[in-house]
Amino acid sequence: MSRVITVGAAQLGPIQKEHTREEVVQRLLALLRQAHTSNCDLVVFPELALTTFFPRWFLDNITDADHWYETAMPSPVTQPLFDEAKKLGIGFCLGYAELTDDGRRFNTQILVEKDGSVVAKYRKVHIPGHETNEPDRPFQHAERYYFEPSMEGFGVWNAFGSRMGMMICNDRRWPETYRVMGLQGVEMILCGYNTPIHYVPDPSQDILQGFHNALVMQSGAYQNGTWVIGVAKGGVEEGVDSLGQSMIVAPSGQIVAQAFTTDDELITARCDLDWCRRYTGTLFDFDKYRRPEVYGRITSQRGVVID
Ligand code: CDV
Repeated sequence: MSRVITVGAAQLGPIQKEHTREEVVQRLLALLRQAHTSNCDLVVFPELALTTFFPRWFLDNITDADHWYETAMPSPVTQPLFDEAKKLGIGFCLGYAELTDDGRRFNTQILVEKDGSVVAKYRKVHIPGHETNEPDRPFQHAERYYFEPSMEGFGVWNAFGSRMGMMICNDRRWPETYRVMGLQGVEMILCGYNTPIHYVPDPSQDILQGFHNALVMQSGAYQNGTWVIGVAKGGVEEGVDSLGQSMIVAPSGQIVAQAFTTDDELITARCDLDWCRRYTGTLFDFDKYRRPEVYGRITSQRGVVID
């Protein structure tokens, strides 16, 4: 029996501050319906897909930012997405800011099965940026103020007849992210991102944003024999230009579909899960070739130590 999942990477163009959640959900619904027309089993939306990328502003009183967070999922505003997905028999993955009942704040992504049930929740592990106001910047990237890092790590779930994993934006730059999921037999990793083109700490990287985006997802896919679905919120949002270039990467490391615009755009691919075994059963046969006994530093130390 063939194990093929048709996946839609539903890139979003910018969401401006004045755009309401209702308006955004309409855009998500349009992409969901388009994905259904393209016979997709699963559609993947970006990181923080319901709002503008609010960590670009620093608010001294964090509770003034509460309206950017979701306190329930689904909520009355997002319920139509769940209803439509269930009606069409299509799953989806959605990133949003989560505010828990006990006041904790996470950068979160959920995986929803074709029957509308939430099968997995992932909270971002690698939180980039800064925790205090840096007024000299042209824009803030205060994710470390607005979100706490997850301690739950990288799970892999049985869903869509596959072994599914999730990561969010900056997570995709870290090889450990993929390997922890690779060691759980992951076959497809879903990743939303918001990547400003201008990297304030080192602008020499600006021109390389697209290259680095592809570099990390292609190598992560290849080295772990997994599909990787990377989905951007791109374009000029509140004056900040962000990378598009959403892509679907095969276990070979090849890009099989890529977005051409920085707007709302659906790209699709038929993803054969058995392609994973060609890599995990040969060159990257972990059980046969890995040497964990000499990798101790990977988990025992954080930064560089010179003996
Ligand atoms: N949303 C992100 O995690 N963005 C980071 C930027 C700040 C470098 C990224 O890794 O793309």
